[in-house]
Amino acid sequence: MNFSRSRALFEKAQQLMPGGVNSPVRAFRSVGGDPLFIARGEGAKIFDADGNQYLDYVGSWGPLLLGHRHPAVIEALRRALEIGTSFGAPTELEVEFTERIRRAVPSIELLRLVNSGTEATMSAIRVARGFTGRELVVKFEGCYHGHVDSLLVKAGSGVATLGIPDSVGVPAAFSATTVALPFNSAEAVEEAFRRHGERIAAVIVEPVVGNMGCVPPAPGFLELLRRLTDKHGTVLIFDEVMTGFRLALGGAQHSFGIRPDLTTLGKVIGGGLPIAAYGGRAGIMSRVAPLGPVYQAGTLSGNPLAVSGGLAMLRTLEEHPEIYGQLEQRAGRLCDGVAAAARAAGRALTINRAGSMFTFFFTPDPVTDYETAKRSDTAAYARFFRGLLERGVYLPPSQFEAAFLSAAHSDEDISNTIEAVKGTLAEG
Ligand code: HOZ
Repeated sequence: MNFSRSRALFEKAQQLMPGGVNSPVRAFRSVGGDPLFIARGEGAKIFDADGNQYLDYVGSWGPLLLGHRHPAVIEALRRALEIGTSFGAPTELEVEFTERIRRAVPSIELLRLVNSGTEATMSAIRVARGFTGRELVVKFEGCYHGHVDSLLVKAGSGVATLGIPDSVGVPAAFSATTVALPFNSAEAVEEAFRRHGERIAAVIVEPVVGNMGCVPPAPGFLELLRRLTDKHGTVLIFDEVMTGFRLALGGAQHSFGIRPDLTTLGKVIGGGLPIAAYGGRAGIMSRVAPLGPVYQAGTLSGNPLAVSGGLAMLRTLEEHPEIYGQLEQRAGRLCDGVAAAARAAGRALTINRAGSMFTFFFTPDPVTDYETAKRSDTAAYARFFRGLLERGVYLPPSQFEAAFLSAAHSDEDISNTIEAVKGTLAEG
């Protein structure tokens, strides 16, 4: 494969942006080699600047549930461009969009649109603190809630990929308001509530973690969080930036039957455009300005272009609920095929999957939390990643990021991917 154009662009980009990228995991640091510069996408495929094509299992890190350039999204964006790109004022589009989100996720009674998952989680935490008058926040090791100062403690995603313990630049006083606990540990959560109970403003959790690779909750874990937060008057925040509208129209909270107090959404609700949201119980959300004293604002919030893309996405999902069954079936076939290939090649692989998000962990042991995820052989993952790339399959360039399937991936794409995996594993 020829990567000369990507290489030349990377040379130049490194003079312009830290590490040559605008978000760290893209730099391919943990898998070696230079990052690909992407020229375009179509359906399940992306094409790099050298014209190489790949089956895309990153999907812009989750948003592209319908694949690249879905006709409904593209058409909506065309229409939106005709009316204007930003007003900094309310629009009818926002009303339909927020109404659809609320219908799909009934725990959300009032919501606010923002521009990124980071903004959504940062704002949700602020509201939870404003509502409870408390400061402590419980998060889980290996979960990533954007680059919010106080949530960068033992964070997943790029922080895990690069092995950065806790980000420099975050004042110690901010980190001191965070209690980081092992994901899936009932004992740790019970102990934290025994010790700090009445001081904990919020528990924030990815109900299915995507940012240390895919790690589903142990049976009863989310229920325990709901029970303890109810008992102590703590706000339970589900960070569904990855799982919202991906695991089901109603997100992980629908799949697991738990009603959080607040939810953060992003990724899929924008269909590839920069938009996110936070919302939940009206009693909590009515603390947000201008109704209440918790301040949060944004000129581009509810931007008509982003809302149009998101609306087209949500309408399509509502009109085609069969997409979820199809994703489940194809993701299951892919993961089963890869598991069989690994067994045949005598390779230790643990595959975690929730619906259309999954991770191939290079470890023989179950991966249930950050500690067990970190036991994976990241060098083996890097070889796997590069072998697949050379065979036209694009996985996340990190052991600690989930891979995503889109509705545009066909049965044939799945078969081709399994063949590519067999070839790669045969190489060692
Ligand atoms: N933190 C994102 C995935 N969990 C990666 C974002 C990006 O590099 O674009």
